[in-house]
Amino acid sequence: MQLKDKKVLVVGLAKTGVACARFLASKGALVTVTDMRNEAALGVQLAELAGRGITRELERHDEATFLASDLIVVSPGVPMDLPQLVAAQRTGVEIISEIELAARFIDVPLAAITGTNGKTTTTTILGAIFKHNGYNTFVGGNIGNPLIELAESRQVLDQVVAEVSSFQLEWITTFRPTVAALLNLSEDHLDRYPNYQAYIDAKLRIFENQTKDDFAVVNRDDPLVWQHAQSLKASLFPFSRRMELAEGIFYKDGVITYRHDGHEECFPTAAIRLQGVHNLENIMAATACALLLGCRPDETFETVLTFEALHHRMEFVREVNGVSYYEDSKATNVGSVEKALESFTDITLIAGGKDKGGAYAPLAPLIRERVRHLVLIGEAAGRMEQELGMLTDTRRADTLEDAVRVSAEITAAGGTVLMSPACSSFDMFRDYEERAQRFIAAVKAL
Ligand code: UMA
Ligand code: ADP
Repeated sequence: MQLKDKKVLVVGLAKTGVACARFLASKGALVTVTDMRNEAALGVQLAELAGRGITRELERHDEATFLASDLIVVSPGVPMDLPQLVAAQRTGVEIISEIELAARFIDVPLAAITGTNGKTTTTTILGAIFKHNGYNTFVGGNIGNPLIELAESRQVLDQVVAEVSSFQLEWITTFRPTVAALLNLSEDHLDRYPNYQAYIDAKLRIFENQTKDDFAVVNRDDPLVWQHAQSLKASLFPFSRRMELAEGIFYKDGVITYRHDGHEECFPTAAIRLQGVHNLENIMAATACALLLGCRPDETFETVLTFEALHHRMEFVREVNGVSYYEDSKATNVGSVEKALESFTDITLIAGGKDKGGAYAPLAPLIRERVRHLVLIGEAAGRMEQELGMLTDTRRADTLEDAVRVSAEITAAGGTVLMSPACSSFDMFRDYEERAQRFIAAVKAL
């Protein structure tokens, strides 16, 4: 890709924008960055770009700049329907996402993981497997470090693992993973998409440029995933914890079996440290990607056996007066909360936060069956109370600390207090990590 002397506009100046601008400038492009935030708010980012001859347009998105560009690179946090992007697209300016730009500079196999939940866990397991197999591996994407950093670093690599979000897939054109995994689909990000199908369609684009020489690792047990998988061009490699498969990877009676091209590998699961049936799915998806990309079975399974849960995903905090406290701050949608509720009984559930527009009603059966008390916080509290409040004892709390105090008062010994919000954190916290730390501190203070 020729970038020298091209006028390139980078939209959004957070992690992605900074990494893209740096990379593009290093390739000789004439880079402009634009962000709605002001200079004071962008101090750190601007400092990282200092001295590289990069033009800035802050506190505005100037349509004329968009129209005059040869190429526009869009950050994931910038919506597709931004009027200036729509205008530029209409006049034929090339618009791409950061993962599209990065992929054009990747010349080793690319494994890309998407799905509503389990992306970070699966991506991390797969990265660990590759490293344990001796491959030089880059792990990046939605997990936190933009994929373009790999192009910038000029590392010599054998494998790349990318966690990919629906936002990042919006502006791809040639992005083509050798192996792409779709873990599951449930409602999320309905504050960004006009409807659920638009979110699903964005996710499915991970398979768009694959051919039959590539693999699509798909969840056989998720009806929506399986339905959409039928029209893919890639070779399907399903995973299942419910049914035996002639080609694919499945769980049965304490054993994971991998079957490919008449070859079979079996792994007993009893000694795996990672708990929860959903993690069995993540493990199977990661194992499938690894073996399809040439990893050795023994090293692969050794990694899986010793892999520990990531922070803020159904993490045990402490026990107080016979009550266990679990922190699941990363559960920002209904699908992930379902998995947490399936893992406990006699629950006091702390939920709520920034409303993303999806329905909470799918939680009803599990709330009725397992949640003795529901303590609601944040902007979404009202709507959650309307949809779920009639099913169990329901209260409101003004702060997370209050929610923890109330939960401690009302939960009897033997019960579990679980913070699994079903919402993002941005109404009350900087991010899900801050929400997690505040919960942990409140529990420690009991
Ligand atoms: N902005 C504008 N105009 C707009 C909208 C936003 O200028 O109309 C600006 C904002 O002021 C901000 C920047 O654009 O400065 C937004 O950048 P960003 O949100 O893309 O932030 P990054 O730091 O680049 O982070 C992004 C991903 N963020 C989102 O998808 C919202 C990160 O995923 C990802 O880790 C990172 O790139 C590296 O690839 C975060 C995320 O929340 C963790 N992802 C969602 C999720 O997991 O549910 C999809
Ligand atoms: P993502 O990167 O897709 O947000 P994470 O691995 O960070 O996924 O997990 C986010 C939340 O989803 C956590 O609450 C976790 O317990 C839950 N989770 C993890 N894997 C799955 C899965 N396969 N299905 C449903 N929920 C899951």
